[in-house]
Amino acid sequence: MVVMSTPRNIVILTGAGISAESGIDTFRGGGGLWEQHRVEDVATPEAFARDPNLVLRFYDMRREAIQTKEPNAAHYALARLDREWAKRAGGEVLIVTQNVDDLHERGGALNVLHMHGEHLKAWCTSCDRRHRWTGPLLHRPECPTCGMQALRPDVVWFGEVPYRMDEIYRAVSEADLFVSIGTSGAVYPAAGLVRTARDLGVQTLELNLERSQGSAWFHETRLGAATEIVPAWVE
Ligand code: BV8
Repeated sequence: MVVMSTPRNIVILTGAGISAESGIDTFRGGGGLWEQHRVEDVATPEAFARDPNLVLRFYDMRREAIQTKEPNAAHYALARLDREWAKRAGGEVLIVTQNVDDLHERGGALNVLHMHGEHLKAWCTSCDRRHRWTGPLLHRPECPTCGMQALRPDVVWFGEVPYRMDEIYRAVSEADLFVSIGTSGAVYPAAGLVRTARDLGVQTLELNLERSQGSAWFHETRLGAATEIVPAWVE
C-alpha cells in the first residue's frame, strides 16, 4: 500500500474495461472476436486495403452501437475529478483513453485525449480533413469538404501511429500520479506508459477487474469492477 501526499498532476489511462459496464464489448473479454475475425486482423490498413467493406461494416456496426450506450459511474466519477481537481489541488487531470467511444465526454469529462482516434469521426484520405460522423461509411459517402468518396474511420489501426504521443509522454513526465483503468496492457505504446512513468519516478496505480499484463509495474493494484473501484478511488 503506497501512502502518497496529494498528487498535483494526474494522468489517467483508460481502456475498454471502463466502458464494459456500459455494455460496450471489450476486445479480449469476448475472445476479441468479431464475425470470426480477430480484431488485430480487421483493425489494420492491410485489412482495409484487402477488404474495405468488411472493415467498414465492422466500424459501422460499432459506431452505431456506442450511440445506444450511456456513460457509467466510473465515467462520471472521472469527470467529477477532471472538473474539480484544479480547485481541490491546483493541478491538472488528463484522461488519455485508448477507447474510441465518446462516453468520457458524455460523462462530462473535459480533458480527454483519444490516442487511438474516435468512432464518431471520419477522416478523408483525400483532403486530410476530419468530420464528426454518426452514420455509416459502407456506402462511401462524399467528403463534406472535397466531395471525394475517400472517407475512412478516424481510428488508429494496428501498425499505425497513435495520436499525440509527444503530448502524452510530456504529460506523463509532468505527472505526480499515473492511473491505469480497465486495460489489459496488451497493446503498445499505451501499455508501455506505466514503465515510462515508473522510470520517471511517478507514482503508479492500477484499477482493473483482474491483474493486467503490466501489473508488476504498478506501485499499487486495486481489483474490482470500474463502477465500484473508480468512484471509491475518486472520493
Ligand atoms: C504502433 C483502435 C508504432 C481500433 C486499437 C510486439 C510488441 C510490442 C508492440 C507490438 C508488437 N507487435 C506489434 C506491435 C505494435 C502494436 C501492438 O501493440 N500489438 C499488440 C497486439 C501486440 N501496436 C500498434 O500497432 C500501435 N501502433 O505501435 O505504432 C509506434 C510505437 C510507439 C510510438 C509511436 C508509434 C497502434 C495500436 C492501436 C490499435 N488500435 N484501437 C479499434 O478500437 O477498433 S487497440 C484496442 O485494443 C484498444 O484501443 C486498446 O488500446 C487495445 C487494448 O484493449 P483494452 O482497452 O486493454 O481492452 P482489452 O479488452 O484488451 O482489456 C480490457 C481490460 O478491462 C481487461 O484487463 C479486463 O480485465 C478489464 N475489465 C473488463 N471489464 C471490466 C474491466 N475492468 C474494470 N471493470 C470492468 N467492469
